[in-house]
Amino acid sequence: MKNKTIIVSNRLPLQISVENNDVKVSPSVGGLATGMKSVHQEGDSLWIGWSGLTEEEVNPKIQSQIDQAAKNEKCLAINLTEKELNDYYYGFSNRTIWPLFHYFMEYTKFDEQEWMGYKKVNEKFAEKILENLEDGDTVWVHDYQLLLVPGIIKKNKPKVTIGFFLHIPFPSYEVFRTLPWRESLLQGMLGADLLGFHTYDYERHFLSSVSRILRYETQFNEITLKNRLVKVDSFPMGIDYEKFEQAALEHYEKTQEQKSELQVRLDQHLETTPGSKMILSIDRLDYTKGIANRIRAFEHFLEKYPEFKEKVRLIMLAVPSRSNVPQYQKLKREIDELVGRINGKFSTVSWTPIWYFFRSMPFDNLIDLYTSCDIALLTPRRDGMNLVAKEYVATRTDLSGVLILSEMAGAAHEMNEALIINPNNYDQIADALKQAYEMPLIEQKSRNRTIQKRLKRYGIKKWSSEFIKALEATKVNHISKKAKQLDERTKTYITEQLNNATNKILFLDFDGTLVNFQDDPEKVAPDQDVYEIIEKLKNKNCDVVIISGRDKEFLNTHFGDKNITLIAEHGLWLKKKNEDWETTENVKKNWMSSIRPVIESFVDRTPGTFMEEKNYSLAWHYRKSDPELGGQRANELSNVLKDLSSNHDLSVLNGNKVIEIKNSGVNKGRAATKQLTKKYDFIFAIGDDWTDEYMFRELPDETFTVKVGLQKTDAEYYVEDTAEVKKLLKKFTE
Ligand code: GDG
Repeated sequence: MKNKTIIVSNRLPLQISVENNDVKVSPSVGGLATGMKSVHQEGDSLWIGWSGLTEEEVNPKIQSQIDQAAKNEKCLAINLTEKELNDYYYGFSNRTIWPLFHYFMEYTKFDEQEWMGYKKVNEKFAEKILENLEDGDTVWVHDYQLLLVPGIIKKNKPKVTIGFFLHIPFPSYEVFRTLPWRESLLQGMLGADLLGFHTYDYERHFLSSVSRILRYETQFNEITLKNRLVKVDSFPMGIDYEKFEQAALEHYEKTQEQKSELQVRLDQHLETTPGSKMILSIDRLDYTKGIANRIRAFEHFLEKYPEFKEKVRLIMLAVPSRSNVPQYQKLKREIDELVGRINGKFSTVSWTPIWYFFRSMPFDNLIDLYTSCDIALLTPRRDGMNLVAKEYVATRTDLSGVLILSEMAGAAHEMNEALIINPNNYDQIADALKQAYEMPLIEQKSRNRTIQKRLKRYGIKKWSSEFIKALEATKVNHISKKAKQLDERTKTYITEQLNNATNKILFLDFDGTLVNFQDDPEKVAPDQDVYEIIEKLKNKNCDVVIISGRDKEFLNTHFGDKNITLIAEHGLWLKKKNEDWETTENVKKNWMSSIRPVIESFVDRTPGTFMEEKNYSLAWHYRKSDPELGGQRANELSNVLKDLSSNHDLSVLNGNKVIEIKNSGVNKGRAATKQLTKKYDFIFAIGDDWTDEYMFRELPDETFTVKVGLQKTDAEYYVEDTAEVKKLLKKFTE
């Protein structure tokens, strides 16, 4: 049986309505539906989403018609009760997440009951997915209404590959942190193997929230969870370019009789006021779209440049949306009043400055508007992407037209050639309108040519196929990891080898292996378990070596009386059983005086970090610093130190939240190998960080090497955490 893709979104890509107890179904034409067409219709797939109807509206006869119609389109409909819809959709999705993620904190409502409703409906979606999921299937979940779905699926089916795409912005940490349910939402999203955002900024904001709130390790665009990796990337959504281009070309071919009523009216307007230009504005009626500031900026333009009166007209299409949410009703009243006031203020007998439509229009009319307007004015206060901007440019087949676009739209990142404005700066918008009106055709063409090329190249199909490709790659990533997870069978096998051997030696790293990290490294100490394990290993005739980056004083305090071998500072110091400490290498330390001030300057500039001065190395610890700043500075310091170290035969080690600089030639690999003074027939090495890789690489091939954690490694096996390490070592002692 072939594996399938399950697409999940709040709404199905179908318009389902009931008239006289009969169900009418037509495919919807939205961007997402078009975008997913290649994945959905051409591939083996199933689309799960809300039908658009409430359970109260549906009787058994209607239900079976809906199910059948959905099935024909490879869809599966979920019905929601009125209460569910109110709490989940109009409530938590659109009164909490939507405003908060668009930085409208004053509109954001925190309501426990709505949160419960959101959770419940996310579970309902997940149940439907799980019922239809088979091994090997891939799940692609869309948008802010379903943030918890990936987590629920992953919990029930850990092996399934899950992608998630967020169509709206992800806000900065300072905004996101205000949410009472922030941990749950992040955990829900992290159920996915790949998380996609429109822009790098949203991706960055998300990573920052994950590392600050959940304190997970994030590296570039990868998040390390306990037992797996999550990839995060940006995939700027494109449009079905050919569809818009083709529609525009056909539009120009139309005879007078074939033209729509709207087009005839638009033509008449242009004929009666020669030299005038039309300015287009299209959005869902949503406070994020900045429609009110657009109108006010237009008013300011007419006041600042009165010579344009009767020369321009703002054609404004506002599509009704979420009218059950009070803020949208308020916005509707505000826009009505604004349009009325400005038309009242400026209209002449032959001219009304704003033509306002509050409804949705058929696709052909949309094309009429796109092709007839010389300027598009899109001023969202925040917008995940804004596809209208892209569609406008795609329909300008003769390359004329000027796009004025808010810098707060994701699309602005890819449309530099547009006139980019700050939607709150009316003066700048007025100037942009003047510039657009007066822009020479040759300049318009040159700008649009560049944008069109980009839009063509990265269209909607490319967007979905790139996402799917990256999602598939996450499967390979996991499989191609060199280290194998240590399973019970292998654990038993290694234990048997240990039991059968005569000469056995175990190299045990300390921090992150025998004990967990803590903010303050001085507070870390081995617990009773660790001591018991060591005693029992000794009783089984094992040579136990604690091999650590810590200084000899620290190891002495905790293990000095244990009659085992201790290796401190990555191999610089050695304490054999019952003997005193000795240095193993003849190393110089004259380099320290020049490197110390460099590290000190990083300590000064990075709160929460400190320098540890060891006998033959200097370490900069940043575990307690702000994770983002710490990571950034660590990169910087590591580069600076690498530059400086080349003259001194020093090496720079990037450890777990620590950067250490020390003499080359001193490393755990060399130190461990030196301990193999007799013919050992069982060698075991375990450790969690970069410095342990030297052991994994340099110890003899027959060594059992084990990495703690999921980072890339040369070890043969890995275990997840220190608890697993203890379990393994205890097994050795049985
Ligand atoms: C969300 C994010 C992100 C509009 N009016 C009519 C109509 N439309 C079509 C447009 C366009 C789509 O609706 C609107 O897409 P946008 O991207 O502009 O905005 P949102 O609806 O807010 O979408 C947004 C998007 O998701 C995708 O990820 O870009 O940032 O907020 O395709 O053409 N279509 C028809 N009649 C209309 O009256 N036929």
